[in-house]
Amino acid sequence: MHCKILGIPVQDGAGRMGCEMGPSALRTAGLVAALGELGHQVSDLGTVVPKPQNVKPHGNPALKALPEIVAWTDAISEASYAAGEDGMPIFLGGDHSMAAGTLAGMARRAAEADRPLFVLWLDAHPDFHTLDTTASGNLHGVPLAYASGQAGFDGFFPRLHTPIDPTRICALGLRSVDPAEHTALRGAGVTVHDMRAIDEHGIAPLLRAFLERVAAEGGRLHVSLDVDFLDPAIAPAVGTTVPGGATFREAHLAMEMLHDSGLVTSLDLVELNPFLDERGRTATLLVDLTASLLGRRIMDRPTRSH
Ligand code: DIR
Ligand code: MN
Ligand code: MN
Ligand code: MN
Repeated sequence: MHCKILGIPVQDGAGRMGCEMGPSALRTAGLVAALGELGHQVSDLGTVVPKPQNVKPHGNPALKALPEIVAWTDAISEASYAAGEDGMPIFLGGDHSMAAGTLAGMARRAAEADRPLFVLWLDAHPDFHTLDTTASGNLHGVPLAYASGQAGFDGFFPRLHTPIDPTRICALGLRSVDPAEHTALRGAGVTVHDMRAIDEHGIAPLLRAFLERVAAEGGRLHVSLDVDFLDPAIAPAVGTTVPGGATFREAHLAMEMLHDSGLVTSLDLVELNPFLDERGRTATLLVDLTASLLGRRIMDRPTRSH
């Protein structure tokens, strides 16, 4: 595999500063070496720089940093589309607003290859607000709604080449969903497995069913991994911790299953705030999870059921 690392140090979409240090912390934690040890070729494509835009005022007074995030989204869309020409792009965030751009770029690539794009959204939150419904105004709460073509972004965010079909999105690990997001997720037909579903069924059958759908439809799969998908006890370096998240083994099992599926074509690592970390442990965990997704395993072959 040819892994292509792209730094996206956006932090204006989160409620607190620090995510701009995320790409540096992931590089410092040894991401490139970890992927190299697995036999992958690794290219570091450097860092995305936003291009300032003129953005008209929006009616929602809560919105924060709209012109900045629009500028980032445009630059990230172009850079991720370019990175997606071949190999496997790994996007190092940066707050989750960056997924507005990475999803847009990956969806455009998939459409050109005549393949459907599926999205696995690993997060405590669905990030399914529109510019009109967000109450916090933090734009890391909107990227999934934007990229799946929900109304209310026209005239503000860049026009999408190809909106993602919301029925091809699976959100796993949710445990903080605002009422407007709940209604919109149901209306759009997004598959949601909240933490209760993981508790009741286990993460493996839920993920396996989704992966079987992606394979059956010949899809590409983009994985967006928000640090707060993980339990705060193992991943403290995020501004929006929510108790009751995925455990160490649940997260690694998901990554191992994703690897064995052979379906993943791109990855976001988002919301790492190194200012809140404890001696780099969250950055190190993200590197280890990425290694599991790219083939690191406990024993020398996939676990068999018999
Ligand atoms: C909340 C929290 N739904 C909001 N969102 C996110 O501010 O809109 N936290 N994405 O990480
Ligand atoms: Mn453009
Ligand atoms: Mn998120
Ligand atoms: Mn989140």
